[in-house]
Amino acid sequence: MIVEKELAELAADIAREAGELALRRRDEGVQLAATKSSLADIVTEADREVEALIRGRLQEARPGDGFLGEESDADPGETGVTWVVDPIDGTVNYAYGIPAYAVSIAAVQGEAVPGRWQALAGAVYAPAHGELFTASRGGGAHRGAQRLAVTTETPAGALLATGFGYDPATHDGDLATVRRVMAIARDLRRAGSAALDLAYVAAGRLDGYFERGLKPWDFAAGALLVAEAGGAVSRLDAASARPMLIAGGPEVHDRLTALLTEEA
Ligand code: LIP
Repeated sequence: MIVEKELAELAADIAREAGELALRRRDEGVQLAATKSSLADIVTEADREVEALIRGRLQEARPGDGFLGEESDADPGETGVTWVVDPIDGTVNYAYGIPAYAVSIAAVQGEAVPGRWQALAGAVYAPAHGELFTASRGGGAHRGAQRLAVTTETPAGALLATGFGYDPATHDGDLATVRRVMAIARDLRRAGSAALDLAYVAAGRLDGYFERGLKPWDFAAGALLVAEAGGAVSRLDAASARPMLIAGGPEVHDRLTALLTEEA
């Protein structure tokens, strides 16, 4: 656990520095760098600059570790530890000036593939809110110094969050999923950042979260936050092109899984 704690502290320090850079660039005005899988799937100059900062700091601190980031080439490394990084999760929010975005940094052991990796440590930092969420394997999840815990079921139903992909062709199916899930929901939120949605599940601000088609860097750190806060995280259709990530306290996670497994 000592190693995991040190990795979490490194992730937290770098996430803070990277988040402050993202905030400065946001205040200076955001420049669109390119579109990726669709016109809606954008990358800003700040995404690229922030990821380069994170990658450089990690290389300085732990040369030989692997790297899997949203905006640069993967490197398997040779230490068995890989850093899974989303420099600005919630990129569209960031581009529009909506403050719901976060730097997400996770350290994983083994093959850098969801479901095969062992998450060791993670940090999610929301610079516009000044909130840092951290977790280490076996060490719990925290917001600052506060220990986090997921919620238990309430008679009013579950406060759930979800998200939608950048491909318009997937929206009908995702909206059909939302219709099914509302059977157990008191309400639904769509904040635009998977890392923050997962951090909020860990913090008890949401009862559950589900989304299809996330990339490994969107959820690597947030999934560890939920697990270390006593929650459950799983992926349905893991071998498909758009696996469904489900996270929540144990009861809500299991009810979501039952509903969404029927649909699959
Ligand atoms: C985003 C996720 C969000 C999802 C968006 C997008 P990005 O990641 O955090 O949950 O709904 O479609 O994938 O692109 O901002 O890193």
